[in-house]
Amino acid sequence: MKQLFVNVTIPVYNEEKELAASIRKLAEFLKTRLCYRCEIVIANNGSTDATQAIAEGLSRRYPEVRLVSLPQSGRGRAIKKVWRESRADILSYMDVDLSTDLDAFPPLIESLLSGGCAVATGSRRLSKSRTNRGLGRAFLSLCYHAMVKALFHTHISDAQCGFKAITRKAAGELLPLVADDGWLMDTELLVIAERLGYRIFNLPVRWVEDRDSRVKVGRDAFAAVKGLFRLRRNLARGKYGQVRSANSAVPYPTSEVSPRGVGV
Ligand SMILES: Nc1nc2c(ncn2[C@@H]2O[C@H](COP(=O)(O)OP(=O)(O)O)[C@@H](O)[C@H]2O)c(=O)[nH]1
Ligand SMILES: [Mg+2]
Repeated sequence: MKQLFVNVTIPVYNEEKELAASIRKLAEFLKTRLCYRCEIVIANNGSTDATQAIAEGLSRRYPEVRLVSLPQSGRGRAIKKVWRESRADILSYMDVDLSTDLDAFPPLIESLLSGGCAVATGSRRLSKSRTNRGLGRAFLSLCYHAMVKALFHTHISDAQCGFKAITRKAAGELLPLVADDGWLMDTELLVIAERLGYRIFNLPVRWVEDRDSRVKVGRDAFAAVKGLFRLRRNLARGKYGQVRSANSAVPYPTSEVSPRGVGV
């Protein structure tokens, strides 16, 4: 029988300090805790520090690690490119700082295999989630999610957690619909998936904030608000249509599996 193949994409931008230690830790974790074949793909675009050279070294050292470099910037662009080109059955990504406790990774993948979900996301906002974060980011996150809820009436509990997985089939259907190439890609993917009836798994995670952040609050918040309104306009115009695949369409409304109390 063919062994399941799991992709873990790590988007990076100027991450020379954390990259090597994180990849070492992740590679060790996947080897000892997951019984599937795994690839780790470092997705670097536009880093101006030693990230590229470190990533090249890591890809030579670990057979399961490869590097994808893009000339244009954008976290969403990098993740989408790797997911589109990967041959894995399950595609996932996580932030290089490993803010989300890796113990959540096996259940994230399992939810797509035995749970019948098409998309899975870590959540810092469920009753079983445990987070350690500064007041400023916690407040911004609260405002962001209030806005997402108000605009889309969604059941997604935490659209922006950097810890997600998707089946290859769902990625093939959804990625062409996701326009954003930056930070909003996560929210856009989940909102469109939910609207089209895909089953989404919200997994409570333990999350420790890494203060070393690439987010520029003013610039990125403005782009996010603009993007959210674009997404709402597109939804109102029926731009995304109906999912044609019988497997992934409506049988399980997202609300049945989220937002509270589901998971491990
Ligand atoms: N490829 C790529 N990765 C990025 C870009 N911007 C941020 N990242 C990565 O996205 C992940 C999350 O960034 P981080 O600064 O930790 O965000 P925060 O946790 O929300 O403060 C990290 O792995 C970053 O290196 C980008 O433009 N391109
Ligand atoms: Mg971070």
